[in-house]
Amino acid sequence: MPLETIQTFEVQRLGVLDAEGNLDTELEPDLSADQLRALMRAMLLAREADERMLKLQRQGRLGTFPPVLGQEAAHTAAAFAMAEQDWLVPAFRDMGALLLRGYPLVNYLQYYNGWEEGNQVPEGAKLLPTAVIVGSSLLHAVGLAWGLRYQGEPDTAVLTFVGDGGTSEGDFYEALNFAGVWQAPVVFVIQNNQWAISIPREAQTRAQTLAQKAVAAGIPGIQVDGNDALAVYRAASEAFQRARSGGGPTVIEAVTYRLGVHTTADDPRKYRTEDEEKLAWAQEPLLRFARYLERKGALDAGGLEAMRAEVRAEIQSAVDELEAMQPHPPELAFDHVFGTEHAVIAEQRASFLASVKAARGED
Ligand SMILES: Cc1ncc(C[n+]2csc(CCOP(=O)(O)OP(=O)(O)O)c2C)c(N)n1
Ligand SMILES: [Mg+2]
Repeated sequence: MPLETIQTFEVQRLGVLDAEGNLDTELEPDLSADQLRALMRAMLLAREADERMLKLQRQGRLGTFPPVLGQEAAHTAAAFAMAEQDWLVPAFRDMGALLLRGYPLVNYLQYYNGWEEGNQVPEGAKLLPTAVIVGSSLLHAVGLAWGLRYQGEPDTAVLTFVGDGGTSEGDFYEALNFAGVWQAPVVFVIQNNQWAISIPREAQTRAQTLAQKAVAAGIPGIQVDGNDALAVYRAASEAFQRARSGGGPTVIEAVTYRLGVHTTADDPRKYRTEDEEKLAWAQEPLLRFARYLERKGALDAGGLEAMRAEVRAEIQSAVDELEAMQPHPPELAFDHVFGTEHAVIAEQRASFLASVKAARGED
């Protein structure tokens, strides 16, 4: 018997505004000038905060952190498509989305200073704490999304992020499979920044796109230009609409580039060329969006500089707030493992305190 083709698939790529500033007016999202400026401000806040954090880290005033430089559109524009009732389940390279959804910058600074208090989510903010364990956010997001539906909240959806490297984790496949089976209202955004520390995208998988990984789970997947805020916003809006109307989950592969270091403990010159970085800078998302806003008459160069000054003042006040705070005693980490005192944890706390004393020569 001849072989029959029983299934074929295709992967579409969405772009609205390219690096040269060409706009596909048919696909341009319907956003007001105020909304466009708000999106620009949210991305600029992430860009400027990131830059300031890098300086603070180099001055020994902040701990190790993963910069978002170059990826501001890939996550911030996706979060911009959320409705008030939606939940965000972050990973670790989505600062723009976190700040947009009500996570205070000072908490972000505290967290990356190793202060556990920073992980506290403000009352009423619909977001989960940062998940550094690669891929774990996806499972939490699916559980949350399915739980919300189970509790009868049909209009609520969940946004979550993962990197290109994270798509090789078992958690990724389990999350997509479960979301597909249960038609959980989740929007999965893969921030494909081309690198998982020093492992390039090509060495991560033989699959030609990461969006096609959705196919096996029976859910829609699309690739977007992740440096094009309009394309990310458009794809995310459609995915949220689908999720809300009972159409289940969507995978969005946002193709972007990590322009900076993996974390402040990394040196990319060891594994990639300056030429590659230079090419990637020509694609970066903020300049492109600023040009679009200028052409549209929504924000001129003066307006952008005023916005930058405002954002910098906001960052300065968060830094001042951080530096006026006293760090918590390190043994606090043992206090919230369980709701009540636990013998094993008490023993660990005592042993930890003894080693701190010894290290300080207080024995
Ligand atoms: C389960 C797990 N394994 C390993 C690590 C260490 N680690 C942190 S980030 C990272 C690379 C992740 O790459 P990718 O998913 O592409 O995200 P990116 O860092 O590029 O944003 C690794 C291996 C981790 N945090 N969690
Ligand atoms: Mg990556």
